[in-house]
Amino acid sequence: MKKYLLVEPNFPIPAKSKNHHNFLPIGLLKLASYLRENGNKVKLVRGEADSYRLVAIKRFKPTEIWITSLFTYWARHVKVVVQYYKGVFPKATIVVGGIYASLIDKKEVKKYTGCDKVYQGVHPKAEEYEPAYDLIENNNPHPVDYQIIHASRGCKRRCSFCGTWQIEPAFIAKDTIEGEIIYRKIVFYDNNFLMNPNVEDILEELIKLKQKKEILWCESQSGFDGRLLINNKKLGSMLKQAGFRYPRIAWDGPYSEHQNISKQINTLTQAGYSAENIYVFMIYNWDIPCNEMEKKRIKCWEWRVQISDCRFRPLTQLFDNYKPRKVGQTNEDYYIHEEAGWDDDLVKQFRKNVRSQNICVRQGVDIYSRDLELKKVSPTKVKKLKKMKSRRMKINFMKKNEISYWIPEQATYRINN
Ligand code: B12
Ligand code: SF4
Repeated sequence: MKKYLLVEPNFPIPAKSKNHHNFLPIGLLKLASYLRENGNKVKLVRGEADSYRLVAIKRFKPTEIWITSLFTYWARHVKVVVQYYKGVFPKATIVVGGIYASLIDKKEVKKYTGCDKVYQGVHPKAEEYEPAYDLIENNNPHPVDYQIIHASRGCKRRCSFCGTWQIEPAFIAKDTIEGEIIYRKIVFYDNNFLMNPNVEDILEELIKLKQKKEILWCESQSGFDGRLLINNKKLGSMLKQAGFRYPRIAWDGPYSEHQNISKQINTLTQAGYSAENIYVFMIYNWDIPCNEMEKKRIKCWEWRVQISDCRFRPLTQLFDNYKPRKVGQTNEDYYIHEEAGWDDDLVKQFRKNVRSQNICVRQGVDIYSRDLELKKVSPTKVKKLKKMKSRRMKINFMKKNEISYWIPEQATYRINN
């Protein structure tokens, strides 16, 4: 029997998001089950231990320390825990795996973090086990009442900006997931859920469970490959019946693709999704210049769908000190795709435009005002504004009263909205 200390580095995740389904050390939980089932002892820790936990960890005396990693630009946090546990247990073997470890050259990871071994890619044996959810303490803002499932790994497409085909080079698809379901809320971490040749069988299973109220909702974290939704009414309707909420599709290509994107959205709205609950992933700070991104944003406004903006970072980027409110940041702070004309102002302005537009979509209004959002306007003026029917009247009133305003259908590059 060996003893394994499984470590999730202290990633910069706001405390309120810990254990939110976006941030659960799911890889470690699967590894924990695999190791336990094979007669080993495991202990999960998150970050460096405080003095109280350190006593317990020291008593545990691990033979190996397995550390996971996430985004490459969070490598620093991996290094910190490697160094920390190396200091506490100089004789234990320290292994680093996960996303950063898989995207960066092994030698570089070893040199930078100081670990003994690097593990790249998925761990096929661990993949056969249910994540050990019992290792997560439930006294937190997000009790684990949901589960993360992979119905497939890998993706057959090869988008240039995407790391999944390096992390998970083989496309492996399950034909059933029924036996894995233990909670009523299901989050899929598949890279391309719809590409699974057995997707209809899997959806059929979920539909039956939903009808029996054994599941409440499903979500696909990575979004759907919308190309597979075009003119596929059946698939759209199955997703809806299976309880998939907030469907996300991606529009990473040029503006000229808008007709195809519109068809994808139609499949979803015909299936019963309301436009404001549909999200379009859009990569920016990438090859498409800001003026074209603004055209894409405005198209989404016409469709009244929300945008999930994804700021591009190269797959080997090892730092990201982007600060949304700081002016004058440069490539020394975070990656700026200058080749396509992006600069710090444009990156931040585009992000702001998307945020303001999403608020308009969600609230069903056609003017965004930062002053109103920050409650800087007197209740009497707010009341007056609310009574006004036409947008022109509202704008005139806002101008006269020096209330900031922004309208979604206007491309905005340099004005602070
Ligand atoms: C889910 C997901 C998210 C979620 C949550 C991520 C999370 N878990 O915390 C959310 C929605 C928040 C997200 C956001 C983003 N994401 Co994301 N995301 C993913 C996705 C699909 C899965 C990541 C994941 O959590 N996997 C779970 C892992 C750790 O567990 P696992 O894989 O089951 O673990 C196995 C192995 O890795 C191994 N293993 C793991 N650890 C260890 C340790 C040891 C010792 C050993 C032996 C083995 C081992 O064994 C496990 C069992 O098989 C990946 C794509 C992918 N296929 O990996 C992209 C990915 C990580 N995201 C990516 C990106 C770019 C982003 C965004 C920046 C997008 C954007 N521009 O807005 C944002 C960043 C947000 C931020 N805060 O900075 C990139 C990262 C690129 C990079 N440079 O690092 C990826 C790789 C996708 C891509 N397009 O290339 N993302
Ligand atoms: S379709 Fe999605 S998961 Fe597949 S390679 Fe492209 S971006 Fe990555």
